[in-house]
Amino acid sequence: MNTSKTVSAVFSSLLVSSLVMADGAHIAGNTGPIYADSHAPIGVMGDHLHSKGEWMVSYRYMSMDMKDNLQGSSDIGADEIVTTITNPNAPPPTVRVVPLEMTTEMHMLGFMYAPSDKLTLMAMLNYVKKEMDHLTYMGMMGTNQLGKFTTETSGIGDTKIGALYGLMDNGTHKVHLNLGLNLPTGSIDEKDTVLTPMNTRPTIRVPYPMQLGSGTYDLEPGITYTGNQNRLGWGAQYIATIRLSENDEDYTLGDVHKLTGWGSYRLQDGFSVSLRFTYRDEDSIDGADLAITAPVTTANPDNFGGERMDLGFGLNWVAQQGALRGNRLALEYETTIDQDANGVQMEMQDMITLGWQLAF
Ligand SMILES: [Cu+2]
Repeated sequence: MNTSKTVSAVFSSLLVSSLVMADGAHIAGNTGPIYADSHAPIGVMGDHLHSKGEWMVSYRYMSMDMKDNLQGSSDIGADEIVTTITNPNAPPPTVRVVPLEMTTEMHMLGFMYAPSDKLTLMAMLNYVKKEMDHLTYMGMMGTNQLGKFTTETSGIGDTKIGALYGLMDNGTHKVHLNLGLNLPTGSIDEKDTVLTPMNTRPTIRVPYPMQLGSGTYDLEPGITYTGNQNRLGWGAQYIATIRLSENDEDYTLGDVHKLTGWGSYRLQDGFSVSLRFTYRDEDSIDGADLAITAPVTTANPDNFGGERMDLGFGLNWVAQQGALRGNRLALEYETTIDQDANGVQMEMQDMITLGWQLAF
């Protein structure tokens, strides 16, 4: 799978960077350590405040892989899906197209600025690329396969702005409020060419998971706690996504509640490792886009949301010396350990996040 290639490429580039920096350490002076674990694992957003007047720019690359299908928390095969799962847009009476694999890639450009020690403002711009492989079965029933096809969408995703407000900081324990707003800059009327059970290849609006944004203004309130003692770091964050309206295509993605907790261990000033657990609950889609009617599981608004638990392994690295001092690189690999899907959905496999951050 391409995720493992990505992982090895990322590890080798991290290794090369570390060697370059280790060499630089001999020639450059040191003006005090910058601790790697003063930032959460890179998959966590809005985990830290900045000091008054400080800026930060960041870039994250994220790749997510979904594969095979679940009905609730049990595996369900393609043949079983096309013979037993009802098509809400009948005829045909059952779905005839099955998603096999989906990859989502995101490029995220982030900015943070602190007008005061208690308040940090954030903005994040996203570019999204999605790809989904499908298997089409022939005609109105039975298990004769017609062929496979892939749909692709890409473009600007939703934009996020927000504020972090510090509630307490005693050196060891810190708590802040997160208040985010999702702006619907991502398209929700993307089209691509599909293979129908009647062996035609029309260009139609692709189902919900292939669209690039929510189409709605969403409130993203939350609270973050972080702590550290010697070489140990830890933290927890709760963030909700509350959809504020219905989008232009007459549906609303489900509200999301996400709780994550992590622990980290600092091996050197500039290098820490982390372990993270995430629980996520999402509602199904409310309403429906009347242009999304293909006989495929992803076109049914009931086949969205559910509960999921992910486990993440992370590395945080921050350059201590030379011209690169203060540059942070981080990597996090997350794998899904449990998923209970609403209806029939693709199974979440894993996610990798690679990030660079620089404060000044
Ligand atoms: Cu920051």
